[in-house]
Amino acid sequence: MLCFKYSLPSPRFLVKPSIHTPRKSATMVAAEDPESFFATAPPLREADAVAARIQEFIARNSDNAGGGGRGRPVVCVTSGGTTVPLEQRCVRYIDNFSSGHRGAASTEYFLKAGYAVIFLHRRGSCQPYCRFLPDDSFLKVLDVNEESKVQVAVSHETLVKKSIGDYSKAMECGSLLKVPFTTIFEYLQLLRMVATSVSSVGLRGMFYLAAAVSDFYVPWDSMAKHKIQSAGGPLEMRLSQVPKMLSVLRNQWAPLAFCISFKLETDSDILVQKAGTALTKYKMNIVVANLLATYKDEVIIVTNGENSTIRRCSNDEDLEEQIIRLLTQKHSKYIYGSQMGATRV
Ligand code: 9Z3
Repeated sequence: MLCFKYSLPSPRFLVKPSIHTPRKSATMVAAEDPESFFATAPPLREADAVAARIQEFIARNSDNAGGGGRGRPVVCVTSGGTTVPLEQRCVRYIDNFSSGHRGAASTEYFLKAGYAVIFLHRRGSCQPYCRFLPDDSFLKVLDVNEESKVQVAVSHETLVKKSIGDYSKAMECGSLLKVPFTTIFEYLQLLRMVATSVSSVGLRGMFYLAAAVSDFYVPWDSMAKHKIQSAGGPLEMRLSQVPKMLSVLRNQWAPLAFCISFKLETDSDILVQKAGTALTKYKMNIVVANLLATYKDEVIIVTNGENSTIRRCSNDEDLEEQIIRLLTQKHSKYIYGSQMGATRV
């Protein structure tokens, strides 16, 4: 899903993505090819250091890398929306709807279930164990006492104690690794890095792809270098399609992984059918289908067998608790089934 977000108060240009199928130029075709996407993307900052952290985390937590690990199942949770810059020195960008709440809550339940979690998240989005803190937490949660010392406000003491306790436990166990992204270029390079690291040690890890990933983008080599000027009047832009990386994830980067993708729609008439198409087209193990209007209250679990709906019973409950319970069961079955020579879940 796309929404347009500008850093300027009242943009006077018009970004007009084509709603008909335009005839594709050779450049557009190249932009939709995974290899040229990566070849032209701006390189990740500190790529070697990030790769080393991911590999060390996997080796420490799994037991496939030399036998010294802790034997935890590994899951990569993606969370938050990717941005599409419109300028290389970015002033304006297109954003995707996602607060990161689903990914953050799911991470907590995966950790509780004994998983090691690589939390690939949008910078500034919702973080595990911080979901219940107010947006202006610094002002609401802290107080200055009579001796001019800063302390936690009595009203938030229980909440803060629990959040810090749970977070510290996860960090002490070394079972949570946070990897941030902002743009579609960073996200896809990091996803490839995680996926190839997971498969290089022969792991049947899980990919839980809750991030809202851009469908359209401006290729880096055809992007304006400097801020687009408004003096020329309205602006028309043609966006290229982001290559379908779910296929690449499944077929090349992590063929042994247990892959769960999400399908978000606004029209209930097409949701299940679109999720079913994603399931077969990209060979996902499960697609979690949700509607924008109700995604906090219910999801449909679409599989090769029967579909099932998960609903939350009250506002005090996290829907993610039920989702993760079901997925971890299916993942165990998948690992066991693979050892026995079957792959169906
Ligand atoms: C989802 O559908 C997530 O459930 C939400 C979670 C983004 C709705 P929040 O972060 O929201 O808790 O605020 N994620 C996937 C969205 C998406 O872009 N899916 C693509 C599609 O639908 C496939 S990768 O085509």
